[in-house]
Amino acid sequence: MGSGAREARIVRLREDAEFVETMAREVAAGLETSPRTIPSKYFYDAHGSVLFDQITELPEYYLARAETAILEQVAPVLVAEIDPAEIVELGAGFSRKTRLLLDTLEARGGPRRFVPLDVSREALEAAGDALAADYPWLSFEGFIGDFERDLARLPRHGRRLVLFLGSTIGNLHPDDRIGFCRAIRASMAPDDALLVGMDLVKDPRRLEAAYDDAAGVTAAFNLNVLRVLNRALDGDNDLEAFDHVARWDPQREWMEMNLRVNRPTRLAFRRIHVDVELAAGEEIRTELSCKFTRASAERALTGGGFRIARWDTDPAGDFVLVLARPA
Ligand code: SAH
Ligand code: AVI
Repeated sequence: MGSGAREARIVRLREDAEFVETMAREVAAGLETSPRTIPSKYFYDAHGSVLFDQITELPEYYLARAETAILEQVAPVLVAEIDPAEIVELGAGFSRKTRLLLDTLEARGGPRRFVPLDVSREALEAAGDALAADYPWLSFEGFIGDFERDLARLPRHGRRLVLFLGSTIGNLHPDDRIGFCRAIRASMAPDDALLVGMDLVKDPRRLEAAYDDAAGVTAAFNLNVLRVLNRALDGDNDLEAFDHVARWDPQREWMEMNLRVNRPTRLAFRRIHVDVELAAGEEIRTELSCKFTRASAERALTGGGFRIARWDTDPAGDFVLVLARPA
């Protein structure tokens, strides 16, 4: 073990200009589709990352508590089984739950790397500072990038545990899920492991409450995407013209969040020459949160080239942590 906190190193995989160009392209294309969409990765500026963190504490949002409870149980077994030289975390955010794995790793000694990848520079910086202070033995190398595009750019330093927590896998469209699992598999060696958190299908009333909490934090999180786009794409669209709507789709087994226009509104972003008229009641879809069953989880993982090595749920059966190994 070293002594004293190490500097957290943060590497930018894409220049800011390229990030904004990608955003411009994706937002312009999404606003032309039916339904109109905005990619959910644009929620997470500094404010959006903090709002998400607040969501994880809400009484209605059982997901984070359930996943933490599972990790508390299984972290020691997982770490003993995998003995990773590095932990790579996709969409790491503030890496709070990761601490449960780091605590277990600490007891085993030896040099270890933590490699979080996130679109949010602010979240990575906050995580870097906090982890450097609390885990001075850990070598922290954060990457600002897009897990859908940048997996192959992460340097490898030995046996890897890839974390994809929080049910962020549910934010991918089901059509993209197997391809994404394949891309993760392609970034891994045969003795690496993937630990993925998935929210399970349950009573729609609990799901809808989790995505439309009484305190209105999820509504603020949803609306924040317009603030992000206004700033980056040169718009002055009025957030007051939009309402937060969260809905369960029983056929597709997903929760979706939308922004519904509450009066005839013009949505304009000068930087991308977008200027659309929206009628009252029109919706823009901002997020899918797919919920899983054992069958749909298995389809995604086996289709992506994995086998399920462990399936651990919380006592209520709300959430699962799946340990997947290359098949
Ligand atoms: N893993 C954490 C945070 C989940 S919130 C937890 O379980 O609590 C989702 C995180 O993924 C956010 O930090 C967001 O910035 C990041 N994210 C979303 N889409 C992304 C993408 N395409 N590439 C990289 N990070 C992404
Ligand atoms: C990050 N992701 C898994 C969260 C979810 O539950 O889909 C984001 C979120 N959206 C609304 N509340 C939380």
